[in-house]
Amino acid sequence: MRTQVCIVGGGPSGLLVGQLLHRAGIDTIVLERRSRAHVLARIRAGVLEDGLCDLLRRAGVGDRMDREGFRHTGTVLAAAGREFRIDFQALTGRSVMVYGQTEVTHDLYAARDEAGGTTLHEIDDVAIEGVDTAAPAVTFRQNGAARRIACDFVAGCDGFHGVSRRTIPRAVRREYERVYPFGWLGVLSETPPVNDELIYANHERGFALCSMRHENLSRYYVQVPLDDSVAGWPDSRFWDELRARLPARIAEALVTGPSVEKSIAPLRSFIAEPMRWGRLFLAGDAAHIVPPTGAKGLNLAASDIHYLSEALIAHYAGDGDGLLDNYSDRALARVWKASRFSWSLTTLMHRFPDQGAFGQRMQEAELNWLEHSTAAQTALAENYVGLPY
Ligand code: RFL
Ligand code: PHB
Repeated sequence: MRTQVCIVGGGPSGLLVGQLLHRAGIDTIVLERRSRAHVLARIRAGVLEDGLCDLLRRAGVGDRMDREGFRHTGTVLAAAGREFRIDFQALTGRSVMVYGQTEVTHDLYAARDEAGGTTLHEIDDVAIEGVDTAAPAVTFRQNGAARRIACDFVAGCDGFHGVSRRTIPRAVRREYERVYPFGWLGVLSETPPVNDELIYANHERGFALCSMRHENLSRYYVQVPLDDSVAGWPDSRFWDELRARLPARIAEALVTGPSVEKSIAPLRSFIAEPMRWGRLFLAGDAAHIVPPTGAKGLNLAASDIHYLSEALIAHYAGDGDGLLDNYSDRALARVWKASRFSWSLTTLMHRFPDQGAFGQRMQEAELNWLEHSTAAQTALAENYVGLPY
């Protein structure tokens, strides 16, 4: 088999670059280790920056998001029984869209089907070869049979555990990492959201987040120790813990119900450099991970895909390889800034086992500053709605 761009990974990064390239007349094959049903069952991001919304529209998959998504013009921060609002619209003139990653992925698969794009699911033993030559290829097994795709470029969109990043030789790759000493226990429930905007709560029992997908689907998270398991968190314990971490007014308004999904995700900051090696280009979680506190993971995948699709389209249009050569630097400049924001909001809002009385007072001082300073609120809002591409 042969294609122009072989895309490893059929998550949002891989599907989005595939769709943008398809619209520019560039042929792609997407290789995905899991079944489509498995990919679509993952509950992940919920907050989309304008940059990602625009990219989805440009890819021809923005209609349902524009119809069914919810515009949020601000968010609520709570701490020590108090709450205050960060008004994104007033502070930056911008807002965010609440529309689940599951829906984005669904829309991208539907568009790929309609375009007749090739997507191979449930493939194994993916290996990327020859990306430091003019003739790269991706080899893999499908139903036990060895297969090979020759291509011009490889887009490594296979997430944190994929093979793409590890294809870059150890001597070339630099990795930066912080593993946080806690995880997030997330629950999805078919109940009305407790508030019409997200609530990020700093509490002595640990961080809590109230989010949502739509009028009757809520997404809540609580900070938990890394060694906790879902089995130790029956619904009743989860709801009690969430209530205990929220200001009284909000806790009283909380509508609870059976969970329809429950999972624990560890929190990590990770960045690999460079994001390009020869004809291999990393994008999304394959190159970087942020803790979910700033809602930046999927949005960073989107800015990578913007830079990468633009560069590949310029190459095939005969406009030179300047953008391909700059891809890693352009993408990383934004990745580092969003990673800084995610780290900083995580540090502000969570209880760290070793933070001590001084660390505690630092959080209180910063929250107090945020509550009363327009400059501080503007800085948070500018990052939350997303830095420009
Ligand atoms: P994905 O989604 O991990 O997709 C990678 C795909 O590659 C496949 N794969 C392989 N395929 C072929 N060969 C191999 N060897 C392969 N190895 C892996 C995998 O099966 C998978 O389908 O990465 P991608 O596309 O870069 O997308 C990144 C986003 O999924 C991620 O950044 C976000 O979900 C992060 N995130 C959030 N981001 C936001 O922007 N806003 C949010 O509100 C937000 N909330 C979250 C989040 C992530 C969370 N978890 C569980 C990690 C909330 C949570 C709880
Ligand atoms: C979510 O709705 O899943 C969500 C929202 C905001 C975050 C993280 C996750 O910061």
